[in-house]
Amino acid sequence: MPPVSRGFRRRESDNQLPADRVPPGQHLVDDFPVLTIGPTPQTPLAEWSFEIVGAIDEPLRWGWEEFQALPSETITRDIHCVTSWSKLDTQWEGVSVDTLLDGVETAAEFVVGFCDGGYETNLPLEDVTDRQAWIAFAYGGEPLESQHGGPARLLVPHLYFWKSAKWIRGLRLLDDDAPGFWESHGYHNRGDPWHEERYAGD
Ligand SMILES: Nc1nc2c(c(=O)[nH]1)N[C@H]1C(S)=C(S)[C@@H](COP(=O)(O)O)O[C@H]1N2
Ligand SMILES: [Mo]
Repeated sequence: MPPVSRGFRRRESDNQLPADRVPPGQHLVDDFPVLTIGPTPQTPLAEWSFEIVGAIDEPLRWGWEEFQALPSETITRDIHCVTSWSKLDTQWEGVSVDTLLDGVETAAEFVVGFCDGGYETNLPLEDVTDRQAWIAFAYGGEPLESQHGGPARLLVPHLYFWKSAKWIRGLRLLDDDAPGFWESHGYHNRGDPWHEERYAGD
């Protein structure tokens, strides 16, 4: 008898989570949960802007129309929330942070994403460059719903989803790290789901 029959193997893999896609301690969902601290801001597009400020000689600012005119791309990625849900193949459209920082000279090694409503999250610059982070304004081919961060949110899919700040309005470039909201409330400073960096000290 062969050690593993074909039928058995196929049935088993059908029932298994795709282990290379689902980080430890996570489970898959089909819906798209909403996780928000506080009320959902409603900023009119005419008042919306995206700014890059801090350790930069000339701060940058785009209004909504200007931002829409930047080169954008479709991004298909798995996302992982620290509350343990993961969602595969989410599809977004947005502008990469590389595009926004193109030509920017800075000595900064960290960024803080800041948002309408006051939420902040901090990241090493090297986690938002090299095609790892986007300012996303569409999800599933539709304008991003306000409950999911519309008109635009940060998308950093390789880190836990609290780093993907909703209603983002800009990035502050910093020489020294400065913890954001969850990072100063016991959550891990970096949040790599593949290393289960959930809480400070993990
Ligand atoms: N501005 C803002 N961004 C935020 C949050 C928030 O409360 N406010 N929650 C974070 C957390 S903990 C998660 S898991 C995701 C949830 O995004 P979703 O509601 O689109 O699923 O947004 C992140 N970004
Ligand atoms: Mo979260």
